[in-house]
Amino acid sequence: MAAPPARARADYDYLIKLLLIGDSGVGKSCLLLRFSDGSFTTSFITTIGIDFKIRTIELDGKRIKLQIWDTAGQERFRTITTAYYRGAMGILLVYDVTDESSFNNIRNWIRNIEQHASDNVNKILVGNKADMDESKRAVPTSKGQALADEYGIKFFETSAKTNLNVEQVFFSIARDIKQRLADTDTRAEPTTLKITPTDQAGGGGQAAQKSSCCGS
Ligand SMILES: Nc1nc2c(ncn2[C@@H]2O[C@H](COP(=O)(O)OP(=O)(O)OP(=O)(O)O)[C@@H](O)[C@H]2O)c(=O)[nH]1
Ligand SMILES: [Mg+2]
Repeated sequence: MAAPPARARADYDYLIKLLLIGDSGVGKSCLLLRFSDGSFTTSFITTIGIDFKIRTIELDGKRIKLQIWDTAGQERFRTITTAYYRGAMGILLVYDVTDESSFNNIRNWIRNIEQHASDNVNKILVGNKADMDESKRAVPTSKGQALADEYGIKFFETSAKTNLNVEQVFFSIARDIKQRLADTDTRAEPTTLKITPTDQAGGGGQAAQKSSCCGS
């Protein structure tokens, strides 16, 4: 008889949840569409609430399933969108290099992260629309880099239109998160195994109760 299909086996080694945030119109949805579908459109369809896409990538022989949440930049959706911060393992902070206020608002977006996201969430700064003519540019690359340095995070200038650095941004944050998860796994192991008799007697956990109830 043929073996049953291995449906129970996960089709990935790591599931990484990412979140895109930034002002309305900076190009969050276009970056995501470029990364997930390889497409781009010039028409602006503002995101209503929240949306997500999936793409599985391979890193160092591991399958990484990226679940990428795309938030609405518009203020009126803020209550809905901030509810999704908590589950994020990585956050892409996006501004538009031709729109200075979207860059100045990055500090406010970071404050939102500090309020609503997990403390150890990975962050990356993204200056999008780098394909636009230099005469339109409002934020020099050096300013973006300086802000990223101030927060100790990585920085890329991208273009969803020409596909400049789009793969690099997602792969970079995915690699950092995978590393963080792998480090946590390795550190967690010895602690799990290290239940000494002293711990059992003194602790308040299940193991301690069991040992006192069923001991000699
Ligand atoms: N030239 C250029 N235009 C872009 C780029 N990315 C996005 N756009 C344009 O910018 C507009 C807004 O893009 P969206 O991706 O919808 O913006 P958003 O950040 O998702 O906006 P909200 O959903 O309202 O928060 C669209 O007209 C896009 O075509 C880019 O890299 N280069
Ligand atoms: Mg959008």
